[in-house]
Amino acid sequence: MATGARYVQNSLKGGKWIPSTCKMCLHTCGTLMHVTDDGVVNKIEGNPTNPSNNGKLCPKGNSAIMRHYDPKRFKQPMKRTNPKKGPNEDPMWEPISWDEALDWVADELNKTIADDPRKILPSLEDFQKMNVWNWPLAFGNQNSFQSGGTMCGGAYHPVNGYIHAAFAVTNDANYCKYWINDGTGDGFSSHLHAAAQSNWVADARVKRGMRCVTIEPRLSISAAKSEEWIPIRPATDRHFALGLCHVMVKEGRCDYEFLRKDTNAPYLVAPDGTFKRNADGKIYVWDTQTGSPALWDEIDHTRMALEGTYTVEGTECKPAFQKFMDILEDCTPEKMSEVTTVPADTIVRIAREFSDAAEIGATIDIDGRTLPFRPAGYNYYRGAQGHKHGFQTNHAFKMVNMLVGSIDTPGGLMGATLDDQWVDNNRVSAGENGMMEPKPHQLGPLPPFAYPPTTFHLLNYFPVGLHPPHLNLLVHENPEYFGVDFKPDVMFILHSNPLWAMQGPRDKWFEFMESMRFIVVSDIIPTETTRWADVILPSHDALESWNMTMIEPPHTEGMCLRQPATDPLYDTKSEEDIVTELSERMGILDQYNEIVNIVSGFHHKPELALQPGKKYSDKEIAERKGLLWNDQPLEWYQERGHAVTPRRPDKWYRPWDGLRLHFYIEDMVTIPRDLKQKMEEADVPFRHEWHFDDYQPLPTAVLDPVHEEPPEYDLYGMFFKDIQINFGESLSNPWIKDIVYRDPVHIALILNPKTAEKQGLESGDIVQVDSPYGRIYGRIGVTEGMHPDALGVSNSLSRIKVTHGGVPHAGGHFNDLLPYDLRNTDAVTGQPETVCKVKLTKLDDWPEPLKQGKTVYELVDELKRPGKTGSH
Ligand SMILES: Nc1nc2c(c(=O)[nH]1)N[C@H]1C(S)=C(S)[C@@H](COP(=O)(O)OP(=O)(O)OC[C@H]3O[C@@H](n4cnc5c(=O)[nH]c(N)nc54)[C@H](O)[C@@H]3O)O[C@H]1N2
Ligand SMILES: Nc1nc2c(c(=O)[nH]1)N[C@H]1C(S)=C(S)[C@@H](COP(=O)(O)OP(=O)(O)OC[C@H]3O[C@@H](n4cnc5c(=O)[nH]c(N)nc54)[C@H](O)[C@@H]3O)O[C@H]1N2
Ligand code: SF4
Ligand SMILES: [Mo]
Repeated sequence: MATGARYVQNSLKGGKWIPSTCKMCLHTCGTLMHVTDDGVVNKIEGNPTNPSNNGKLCPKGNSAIMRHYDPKRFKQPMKRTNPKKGPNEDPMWEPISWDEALDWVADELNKTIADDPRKILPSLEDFQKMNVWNWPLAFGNQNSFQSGGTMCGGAYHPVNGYIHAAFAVTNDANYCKYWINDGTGDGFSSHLHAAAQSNWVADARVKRGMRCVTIEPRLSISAAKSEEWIPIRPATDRHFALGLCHVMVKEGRCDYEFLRKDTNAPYLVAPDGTFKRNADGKIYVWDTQTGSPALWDEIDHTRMALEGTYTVEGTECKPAFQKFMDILEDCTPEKMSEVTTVPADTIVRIAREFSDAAEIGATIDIDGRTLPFRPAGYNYYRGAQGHKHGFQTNHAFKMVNMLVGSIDTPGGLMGATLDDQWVDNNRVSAGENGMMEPKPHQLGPLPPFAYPPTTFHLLNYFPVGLHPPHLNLLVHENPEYFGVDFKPDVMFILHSNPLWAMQGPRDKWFEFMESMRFIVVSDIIPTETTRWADVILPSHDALESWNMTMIEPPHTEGMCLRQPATDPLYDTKSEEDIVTELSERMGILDQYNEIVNIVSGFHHKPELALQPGKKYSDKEIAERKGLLWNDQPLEWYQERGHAVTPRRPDKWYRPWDGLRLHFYIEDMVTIPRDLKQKMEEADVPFRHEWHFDDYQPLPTAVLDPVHEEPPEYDLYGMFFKDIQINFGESLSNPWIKDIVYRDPVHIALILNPKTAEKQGLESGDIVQVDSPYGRIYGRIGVTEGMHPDALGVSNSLSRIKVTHGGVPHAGGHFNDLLPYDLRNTDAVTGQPETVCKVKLTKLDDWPEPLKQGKTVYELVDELKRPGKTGSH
């Protein structure tokens, strides 16, 4: 690659630019790394040839240098010599050789596997390396105990699988003119390829005047930059969406053609909630022309009734659309306003603006296809969906889009795939009765029903879900009650920090960690979790390793290469080498190679499949993934860095054309029925506590239990990240710290001034924050940019004391405040509640333990100054 004129060196030193891919968050923006002639990486910029991020990076992208050269990095395998484990125990690491470390770990894992493979709790969370993520399947283990699944997308991914047969979603910035962001920084500060997407969104606004509306309890970056910010009470977004649906249905602002032709909205539903079928299993609709029932494929869609009540073969049936109308009857803007605090006239206005902007009836010609043109999309993610009734909540957001026909259509809400693997890979397939086949299991198949459970987190009872990691703690506290007849004793953790990421009080997680016989952690730097390890298997970082993927790309497709900027700085290994070496020693190499083949799609080109008995490096696997995508060898990628192109319109727009989408999700009626029966047959003791009502074929206005906590908990505690931080781990990076700790938003517990006044608090006051489940401390910062009912806690305030010297502690971890019970878990998907009710108590000084050691608040005195308020 020639030295480019468009990217700027920051030193006079000569060198070369190496194209590669970022991994400072889970996404994959194209980079150019400048390496001096003496082999030092001294600049990272965006790769302008990559049409995804168009030469742009977010602040985390540039700061990968500081992680590469972090003096605290793990430099060789190490074993613990302090047998005592605890948050304040120094492991007293002693270096050991790779052979010694790998032999030891393989031995310990095999010991437990011989006894009972379920006793291993693995946590592998590298989204860029699904081949490594799935390693535990090689020894038949589905006991994954970490967070990636449920804290962020527990309900989101399965519902995307139902509606789009895809992993994620975003609005189509190519054509969208009215972009709603509900509880996400997508296009501004987080979610999909933040650096790329903010580029696409900014472009759409500058070039086409796209309007943005952000629904958030907090004046986030997205809210601050939008044309309109609608502050909302936390955990009420479903009610807002149902309010919009009410208005659109009442005012006839719907794409009836789309609903009749492209969804199952006209299918007749029997009183038991299932579709009305004939003896051959074919579903009925109502023919408005003849006034009689017809089979769905017998008549033209224009004749299908959407509304009314009809008798078919003696049963009274309603079209699915009518069933939704019945639910919406109660979701008036006034009622939804009471729940959400959003004024009723705002709900009405947004419904009208959104449906007007959708240009129902308009079409556009793209690539020889005439497509519906719906330039309005209701986009949402973690903040909006991460709640108890997650399945219904996600479904409600889809409904806003479905009503105006803006699903997978130019300008609307689009399905984004996890990793496309090969160019013509088609994510869609036909299901029964003309409907698209639902694909809720986007991360692979789930363990079947079993009692006693075969998984420690009870995944056996979430047939539509992702593993619910917080339930590990619940089961750990009462294994007999849950019928668990094994006791996990080994943790294998790679690229994951469960002691930071999981909800529930830290001291209980510590107890859980203490109950383990053996803990292996593979990371690059010390974290909350590495402190508990018996052995550290240090891995290469992203500037010294190989990979090939593009994760959840909005608007583009193709593969991005990661290649080394420098040789490994220390005696570390790639994650692939670590699990391959372990597999060989454990006698499961062939099984692992086959897992890689399945997960990477290598069977699609059998000549690429990993062969039994052979070991493959990160570089060899990367090369195969490149060949799988477009037949180009590694050298081709090394020169260009990527094979990224704008997403092919036939894959981006209505890839399911000709099939019907799931407006009504019948599985939500049949699956719980089946589960209940199995639970009864097996006499599962906790079945009476199981929330079968969470399963609903259409979203309802049921309240999440967080709203029913005792009244003294008078505020909603909520967390957030930002463009410059990821979960917390980036705070060990000096460049990131430098910008984060200057910003009052990231060092204070944020309150609205009216709320502060009511509570007798002002900026700088030290408070104790209690939820019904846990406690943290902090200093108050006051800003208008916060909903009066909420307390905002940045992820930067959630580090607990870690061995990485650069990270100050901040008064406790937000996740301590969150519940980890069945009441606050979506029984459909395992999605846990991610906000909580809290109460504040003013303190005169920090409590004793916090006085020792530096807190975040002492680093920056800003908040103590009179009149200083937090703002963006
Ligand atoms: N309070 C709060 N809790 C949250 C969230 C939040 O925003 N706030 N977010 C939730 C969400 S959405 C998620 S997805 C989870 C995330 O939870 P985790 O997946 O645990 O996320 P990270 O903290 O990024 O942990 C990744 C670990 O990988 C290490 N690492 C980084 N690069 C490499 C590498 O190249 N090789 C190896 N081997 N290791 C590496 C990092 O040092 C870090 O310890 O947390 C969830 N929990
Ligand atoms: N910069 C950056 N980008 C990332 C990541 C990262 O760590 N850093 N991580 C990646 C991962 S794993 C994920 S899961 C995605 C998540 O990306 P996002 O969905 O954007 O996730 P968050 O920033 O956690 O939450 C979005 C917003 O929800 C708000 N919020 C909290 N509770 C509520 C609520 O009840 N209702 C509403 N409406 N809003 C609420 C918060 O204030 C926050 O601004 O981002 C990905 N991209
Ligand atoms: S958005 Fe993620 S992948 Fe892109 S530059 Fe930022 S940290 Fe890197
Ligand atoms: Mo996430």
